Amino acid sequence: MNKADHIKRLQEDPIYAIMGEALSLGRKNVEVAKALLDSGVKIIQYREKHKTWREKYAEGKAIAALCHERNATFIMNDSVDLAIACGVDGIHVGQDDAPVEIVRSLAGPDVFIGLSTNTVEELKGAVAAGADYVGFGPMFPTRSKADANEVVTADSIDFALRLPLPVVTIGGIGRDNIRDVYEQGFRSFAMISALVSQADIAAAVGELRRILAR
Ligand code: 3NM
Repeated sequence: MNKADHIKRLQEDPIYAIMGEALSLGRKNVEVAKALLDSGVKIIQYREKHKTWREKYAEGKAIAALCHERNATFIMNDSVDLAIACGVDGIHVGQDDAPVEIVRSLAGPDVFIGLSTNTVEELKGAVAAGADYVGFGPMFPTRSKADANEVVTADSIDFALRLPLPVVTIGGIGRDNIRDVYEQGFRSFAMISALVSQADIAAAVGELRRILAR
């Protein structure tokens, strides 16, 4: 798949899984990645804040290979060097990470880039910087991110719904509220705890897909 196909997938497949071992009920990241792929998840982001570069490289490389065997999209959070070394399809950066233009110059034209946003200003900045998609949130309070922003405002939601880029909502989304975010008009949902913190990942994915298809 090329970059355009991956970006198209972000608009067509609502489930974007983010991995984090601390939230994975004692399971290793590689095991969780397999469970996600076995459950039909096609978009996986690797996000680890507290492992060494070498640990992240070993896991990232293994998960990239698994994703590519299954024709899934693999995204690395934050670290451009790790992302390039692991052979990712996409890189996701935050407002305090390397700017999109720099990530692009380092990673080359074939890797898509996502930027985390919370406010109207950040949404405008993402378009101006040439991001390929935005992460937008938190939609709800979340315990999965230590330094999470305030939940998004009604103004930023209105602006996000009119953005000329794919918008991946994030933050506190799960079976009890994913339908509400869908009804607001969003079509893509990034989740950590609603996926990797579930004992039965396949059941969780199935239920989320059913709720969205209602
Ligand atoms: N980024 P959960 S919220 C990684 O608002 C992350 O940018 C956020 O985890 C943002 O699905 C978040 O368990 C945590 O709430 C998402």
